[in-house]
Amino acid sequence: MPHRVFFLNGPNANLYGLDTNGSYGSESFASIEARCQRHAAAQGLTLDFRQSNHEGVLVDWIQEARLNADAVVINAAGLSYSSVPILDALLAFDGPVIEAHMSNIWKRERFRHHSCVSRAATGVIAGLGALGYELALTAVAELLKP
Ligand code: DHK
Repeated sequence: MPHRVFFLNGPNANLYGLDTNGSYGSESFASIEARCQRHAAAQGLTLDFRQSNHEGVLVDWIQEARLNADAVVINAAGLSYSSVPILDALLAFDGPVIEAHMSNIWKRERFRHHSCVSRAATGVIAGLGALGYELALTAVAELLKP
């Protein structure tokens, strides 16, 4: 059976591509998801790609991953810097966790320099836009190889 990956996106990720002056480029969220779906399929992964603006929903999905996913890729977006509940849920997940950010968070404001989520991450990818999301899926496929 193919490995199953939850790719969880936090607040405002649905707006990617709409604010072209921002830090996230011009590619829409739907197009980024399509890219990730293609890339996951090429890696032999089944991808469940989700987005929520709500912390508790993300916590519920991470808990669901304990039963229904082999790995988690997460961009907790603005919640990365504050969410102990997301950290704790990730710490209770057994498989690989990749933290991904579209932008290089260390080149930005100081408040983005410390992510709580990183403590639960197997690895962190930042600054490469949607390419980083594809690389996160490649990493997961490698890490799940027997
Ligand atoms: C996305 C966000 O929405 C911001 O709140 C984070 C992250 C950075 C990203 O680069 O993908 O600070």
